[in-house]
Amino acid sequence: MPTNTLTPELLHKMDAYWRAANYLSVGQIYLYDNPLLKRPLTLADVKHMLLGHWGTTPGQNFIYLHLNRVIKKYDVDMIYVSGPGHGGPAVVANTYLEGTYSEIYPDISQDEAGLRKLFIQFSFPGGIPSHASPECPGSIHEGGELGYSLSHSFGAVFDNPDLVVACVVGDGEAETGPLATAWHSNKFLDPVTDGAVLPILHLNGYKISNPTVLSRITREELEQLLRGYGWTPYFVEGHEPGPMHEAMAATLDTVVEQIKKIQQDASLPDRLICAALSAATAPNTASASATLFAFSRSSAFCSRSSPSAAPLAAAITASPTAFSAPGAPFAALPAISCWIKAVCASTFCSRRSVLTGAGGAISA
Ligand SMILES: Cc1ncc(C[n+]2csc(CCOP(=O)(O)OP(=O)(O)O)c2C)c(N)n1
Ligand SMILES: [Mg+2]
Repeated sequence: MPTNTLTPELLHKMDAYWRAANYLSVGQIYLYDNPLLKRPLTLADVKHMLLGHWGTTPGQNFIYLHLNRVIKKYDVDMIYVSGPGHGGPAVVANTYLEGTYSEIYPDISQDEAGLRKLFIQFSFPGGIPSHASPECPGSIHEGGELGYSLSHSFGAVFDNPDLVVACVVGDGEAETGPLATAWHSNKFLDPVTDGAVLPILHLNGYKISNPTVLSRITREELEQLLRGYGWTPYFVEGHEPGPMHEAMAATLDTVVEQIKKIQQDASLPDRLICAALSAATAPNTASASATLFAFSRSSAFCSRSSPSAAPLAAAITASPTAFSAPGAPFAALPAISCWIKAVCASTFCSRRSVLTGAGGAISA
């Protein structure tokens, strides 16, 4: 569906940036010399032994480019994790275009000599690997063994509430046991104390030369599969760069706004209610603080299970210190205390049967 998220000027600039990243990627894979193609290409300009493949690269450059746009638009703290096989050229190309690569490796300068070195070093003896690797600025993920991108992404956002990790998952990578299991990591995420993970399934149809399962099942089956894991899937599909830029930009706006909304819904008054609930059920101060800690992780769900708690939230927000004195407020509020215990019990249940509560809260 056509949208107007991008002005024609921005679309033109983004497409040019994407093509520049693609050129830098294809140069890394194939070129030994003649990096700017100033003279006609000869066999001697091409690497004798190639490792890596082009297929994953334009898609990853496309995603990286569009994530940069939403980072700027929404001022998001975001990192990119590259899961698919041999995706190294994409992350190296983009960090080189941004200038970070040359900052860290001054000999890979932003001129023709530096470009030649950039191209030669890729997947070359003494150079850098063909997968996303620790040498690449900003990388937290070693991509050589497929399957761990999503787990690493969740590890990065736990107890890191301001971070969003955009995790590109290969459709081949998605067939590994570790990745297939990692979709469930959303059950362990708390929108108050943790950041967010935005998985982007790179459905390019193949794992090197073989078709992938997720690209061969019907769209409806894929959608239901992901919904079953607790995610809300969006599809961006097509071949033409112009409409694809528009579709991706509009979809990423929707997704980033949705993540922000989920995190905002898990708001401070809700947390205070949960803190109070924990204190109410704790027999003494020491165990109260222990319980408080446990409950801070379930606060988002707690707020959803206690819609009638607004007056209590207001009272706590108005006078939070009154509620920190051991036992005091609850002696004065026996009725509320009973009600609180009931909610706490259901919160404990929901944490144990994590398949329903927390997942729904995170991905609704
Ligand atoms: C555990 C594991 N098995 C096999 C490989 C070999 N391998 C490297 S890339 C690749 C295909 C990856 O396909 P996909 O994730 O779809 O990435 P893309 O299509 O974007 O290249 C395979 C099987 C590997 N690196 N790790
Ligand atoms: Mg693939």
